[in-house]
Amino acid sequence: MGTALVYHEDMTATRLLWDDPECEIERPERLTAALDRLRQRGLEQRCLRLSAREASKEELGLVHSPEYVSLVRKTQVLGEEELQALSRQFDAIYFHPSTFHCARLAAGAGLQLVDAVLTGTVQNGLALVRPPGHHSQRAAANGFCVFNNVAIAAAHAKQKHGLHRILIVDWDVHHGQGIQYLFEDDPSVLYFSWHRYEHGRFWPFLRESDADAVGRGQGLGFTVNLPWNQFDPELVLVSAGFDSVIGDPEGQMQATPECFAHLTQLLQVLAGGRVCAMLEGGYHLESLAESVCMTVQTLLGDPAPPLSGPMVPCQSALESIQSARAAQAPYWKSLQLQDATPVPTSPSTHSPEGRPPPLLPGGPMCKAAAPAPAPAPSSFLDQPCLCPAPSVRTTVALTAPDTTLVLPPDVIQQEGSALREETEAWARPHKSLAREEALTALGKLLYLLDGMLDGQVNSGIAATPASAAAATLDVAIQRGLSHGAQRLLCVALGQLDRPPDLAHDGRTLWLNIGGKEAAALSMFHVSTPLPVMTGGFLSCILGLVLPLAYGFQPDLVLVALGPGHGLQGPHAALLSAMLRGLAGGRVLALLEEDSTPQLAGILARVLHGEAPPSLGPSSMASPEDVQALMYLRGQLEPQWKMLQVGAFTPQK
Ligand code: Q9C
Ligand code: ZN
Repeated sequence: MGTALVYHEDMTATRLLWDDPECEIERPERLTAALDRLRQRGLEQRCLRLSAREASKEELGLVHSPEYVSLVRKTQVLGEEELQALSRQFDAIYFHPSTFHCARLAAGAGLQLVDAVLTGTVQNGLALVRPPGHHSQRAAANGFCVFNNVAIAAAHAKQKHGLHRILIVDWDVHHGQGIQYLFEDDPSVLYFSWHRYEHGRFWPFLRESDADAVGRGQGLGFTVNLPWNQFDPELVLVSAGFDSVIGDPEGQMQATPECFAHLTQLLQVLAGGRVCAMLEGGYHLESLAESVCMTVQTLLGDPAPPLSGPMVPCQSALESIQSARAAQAPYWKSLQLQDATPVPTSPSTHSPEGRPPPLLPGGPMCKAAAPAPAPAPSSFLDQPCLCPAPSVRTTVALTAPDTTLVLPPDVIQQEGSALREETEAWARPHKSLAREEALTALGKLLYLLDGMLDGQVNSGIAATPASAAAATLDVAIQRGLSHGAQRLLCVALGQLDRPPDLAHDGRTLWLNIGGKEAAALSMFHVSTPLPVMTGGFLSCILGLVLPLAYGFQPDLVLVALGPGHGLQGPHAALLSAMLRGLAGGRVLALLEEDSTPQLAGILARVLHGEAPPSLGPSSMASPEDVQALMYLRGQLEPQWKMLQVGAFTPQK
């Protein structure tokens, strides 16, 4: 449905007229550098360009006092001395004769973006604006911010579009205290901010930026740090500051631009993909431009480049997450349940006596795991087969091209098949692949897989007769490993056993969702029952599948919907959408041949970058689901450090 880019060149007019080392970083080149890079990359051309309009007095009045708006209006006619004097009345602020015009354009740009998304003109978008907004308050400018662009957009979405649940995610390095103050007693706006804090020693030095600020009155629990699984927003607004990125003089942190692709992609599974991002901070021009490109290309549906790095969360981050979870637990059932459930040594319902074996150091399981390549920093660009970007983003390789499939125009329905002799050679060891239908399907799958391994195709779906699903998956794994994949993640839904001959060399991570019991047979062989309720399914993805997958850093993902997988379209879509964050989106989904065209269609669209449908407000995970999850997390946490992020871990 498209991505909007809202901009107006007048917003480059405001600038610092005097000497002030604190404010000089907020300069016009921030916008031009970002825009130039978007053009260079061909990203601007793929967006719907909207020219920003000025927000009206009434619109500004949604969050600001009339007195403050007229104060800012009057700065248009002030001389330099007076501007400087007024600026000194606020913290980290400069006014310029064009400030009022620019700030009205910045707020107006946010309104246009929200209108375009909520009327269905586009799916999502970015407003490139100056001045930023998230620090500004009802009657105060603060931290380079004059009008609170995101807050005005949220108030407008409520008032003009009748929305009841809006999520604001603030990924700027600073706490957007302005947004927090404006909505702290409003349960219809959930404000989530992560920010550098340093126990209160980082600007804006506020006690209320800490995790124990959780909102007040009706808004208790709707401020700060929350998981998304119960709120089910209708719209996601992003206070998109890029001052946590490498090189930023203000944030002095180390986020890579790729991080913003992943943050964006994670948010796109909410609110049916209705994501409106608005620029806040970001002062290193090169890093800012790169990060803006990452955000826009992800909004456009391009797969996120893999994250590099050790994938081991640091202790101080874990402590911060834990205090936020603890502070929020009184208000969110999903947090209560997990945080109150002690890690069982043996789950009461999912494991018979004596099973599974503990993962003892030096035991057979760990020996198997030992030669694993340490989840090594792997960069997208290091892998020649992934570069340049595949010419085909998504291919559908069903046995009989289906005319009832609803697909985006550039999704290809594959005609080709692998050579007959080659297909037969791969099929020979498997009885279930002897039948003609199974062979035909395998030929199509191998052809698709080769296209992906050669780097011509990014993602795809293939089908197989149910009776041949396990063998087909086995062949796909072997083929992937022998033809270039270094680390292969296989997520098998339903009754699919791990292929018996699969080497225990750490190159394959096998995750079965739909097993009879929760079992970690080794760190690379995990099985969990299918959580039946929505809440359990989400917890399983967020609390188990993604931490393992991000920790493993695969360069190929297979997701197989096998016999009895029990997933409905929206669930399968959500899982696929989230797995798309791995391996640069190199995901192959294997379906059963008699799956509905609706299921094939929804998966193809999601792998292609469309937002999955919203699951709706999620029910709670059942106690059994929570037990199974906690049990596996407890077993696997020593090996997979990313698991420490998702939920409680008693800190020793
Ligand atoms: N030495 C935004 O990122 N500077 N505003 C504090 C203390 C103020 C940041 C420096 C930073 C304001 C939108
Ligand atoms: Zn900032």
